[in-house]
Order: sequence, then structure tokens, then C-alpha cells
Amino acid sequence: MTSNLQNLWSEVRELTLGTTSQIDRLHTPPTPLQFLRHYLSQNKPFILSASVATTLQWPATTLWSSTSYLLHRLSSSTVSLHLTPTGNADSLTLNPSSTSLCFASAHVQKTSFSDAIDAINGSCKHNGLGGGFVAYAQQQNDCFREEYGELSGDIDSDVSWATEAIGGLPDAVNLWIGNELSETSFHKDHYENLYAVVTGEKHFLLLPPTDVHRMYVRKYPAAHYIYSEETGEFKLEMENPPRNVPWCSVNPYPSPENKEKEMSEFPLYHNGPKPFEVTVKAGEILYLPSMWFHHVRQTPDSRGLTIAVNYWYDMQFDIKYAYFNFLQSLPAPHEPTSHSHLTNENASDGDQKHIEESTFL
Ligand SMILES: O=C(O)CCC(=O)C(=O)O
Repeated sequence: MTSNLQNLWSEVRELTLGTTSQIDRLHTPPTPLQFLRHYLSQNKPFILSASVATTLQWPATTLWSSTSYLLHRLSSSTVSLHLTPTGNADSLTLNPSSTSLCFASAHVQKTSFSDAIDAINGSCKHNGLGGGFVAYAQQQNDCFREEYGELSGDIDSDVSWATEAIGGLPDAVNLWIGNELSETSFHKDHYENLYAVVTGEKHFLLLPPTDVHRMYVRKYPAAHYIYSEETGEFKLEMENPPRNVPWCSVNPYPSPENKEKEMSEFPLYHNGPKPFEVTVKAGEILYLPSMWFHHVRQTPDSRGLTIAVNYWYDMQFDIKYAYFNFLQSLPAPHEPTSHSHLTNENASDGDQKHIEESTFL
């Protein structure tokens, strides 16, 4: 079984992605037909470089470098701010009442935009001795159109060549404002994602859907952080009634003291083909195809912020989707049976909005 899977991983790389370790880099936007033929239908990522010819000729690329512009435009806006002790939202952490792991979501606070910026700028990891949090302004529920409407004239409302190829407008447009302390753990989404960086840089690790067994997707009990402004402390509360979330177990950047343990627990990831490493710079767009696993880190601009917008388009639930579900339902060679039957996913391993336990069990 392992060798069949290994053949699949290398075949997909050769047939779809070629032999390079880099994803395609385009210097002019594709036509809708090129996007459809060479990328969308092949479930193949690419990056659209920043150049005079790209579509990112948005007012945002200059205006959003000024925090005072943003504060002025958003002076009466309320935005969603995600608070976590160490910058890892929607990720695995130790369940406080046992020695096992749980899936922890951030404390989400509705706040004025100026308080959100103060919180992001004042972020420092909680050190366990009291105080400290990491703030990330984001919400994967169309937050750009819902909460940042005052900025709507600064960017395109859709990515025209994607809209034409896909045959519909984006389902959601999300804004992400954070700094180097925030990290998004490996997951996949059931959307075609056009991810545009406006300031700073985003660093993606990408793996094709066929590498699903290398992610060790397992079910973890759901929990969420509750932050007290009074004490500056976080409490991790298990959800009640209990709910299980299937999530990728692999941490691609383990601490030196955990590295050996991680490598022996997740050998298919650590000993298999390397993920594609992609840095998306200000003014660039990444096409992140549906169901690709991704892990995201960021480097801020000179004032300490990374700002990005992504457009989520509905994916086609077609034969590729059916094959993928079938593949994921196959017991992996290394897994006990109870972990391996994560079949028929209609939802995302990572998008809280769509995670419903009943879909997975
Ligand atoms: O930018 C991030 O931190 C995460 C982005 C992401 O996961 C997505 O666009 O699906």
C-alpha cells in the first residue's frame, strides 16, 4: 500500500506539476480560457508575479501602506479579531484536562478597527507566566464585504479571469491583517482560492490533495479559547456538547526538542516529497486550487503588518472530488482503523464555518 501511495504522489507531481520543485510563475494575467485549461481544470497552482502588467493595480497597493488611511476609512467599523496565546488559531494544542490533543479555535472579539490595530501591534506570545496574546484580524465568512465595506473601492470586487472561467462571482472575500506571530496550520478548503497579498509577504507550504495520507488527518475534540481582558489570561474550553473535528496532525516546523518525535510519528510527511514552498509578495496573487493542503506564515511590512485579501470561489464537485474522497477513505498503512475513515467530506478541514461533525462520521 505504501508503495502504491508513493507512486501516486510522484505520478501526480510528474503529470500535473512537471519535474521542478517550483510552481508556475506567470508574468501576465491568464485569459479566462488559459486559466480554465491550464490551471483550474488541472487543479494546479500558480503565482501571478507583481509587475506592471498584473491585475493588482489596485489603489490598495499604495493606500493600505498607510495605517492612518486605514484608521480614517474604518473609523466607525467593527471588525472580527482572533486572539490566541501563541498565534496558532484553528490548530492542535494540549487538552488541559488530559494529555491528548484537541482542536482549538481562537477567541473571537468584535472590536473597533483602531483597537484591532493596537492589539496586532501590541501582540506578544503568552509566556505562561501571565499576560500576552497574539491578535489576527480575520474571519472566513466574507469579512471583507461584511466588515470592511469602507475599503471596497480600493480593490477589485472579484478576479475577472477567474470569475469568467468559473462562471460565477466569489462566494466570499476575506481580509487578513496580522504579523509574523500568526501562523495558520495545515488544512484544506473546498474553494478555489485566489490569494492576493497587499502588504508584507505570505509563506505557503502546499501539498496536492493526493498527498492526503501524509497529513495524518485525525479527529480531535473541538475547544475554543476564552480570553479575559481583566486577567490577561486564556482559558481553553472544550465544546459542549462534544464535537470532533478532522484535522491535519502534521506540524511542518516542530521545535528542536519535538523534532525527533514528530519525525517518527509522521514519517510519510517528513520522509516524503517536500511540499512546494511559495512566498507571495505584495502585489502578487497565488492561485491555490481547491482541496490542496496549505500551511501559512507571514512576514510583515516595515510598519509591522501583513495585509492580504482572498477570493473564495465555489469549487466544482466533480469526478476529481469523488476520487479524492475515495482516496481519503482508504485506510492509510500506518493508521489505526478508527482514524482512517474520514469519508465523504462536503466540508473543509479547516474552515470552521463548514465543519459539521455529522459530515464526517
Ligand atoms: O493567510 C492565512 O493565514 C491563511 C489563509 C488560508 O488558510 C486560506 O486562504 O484558506
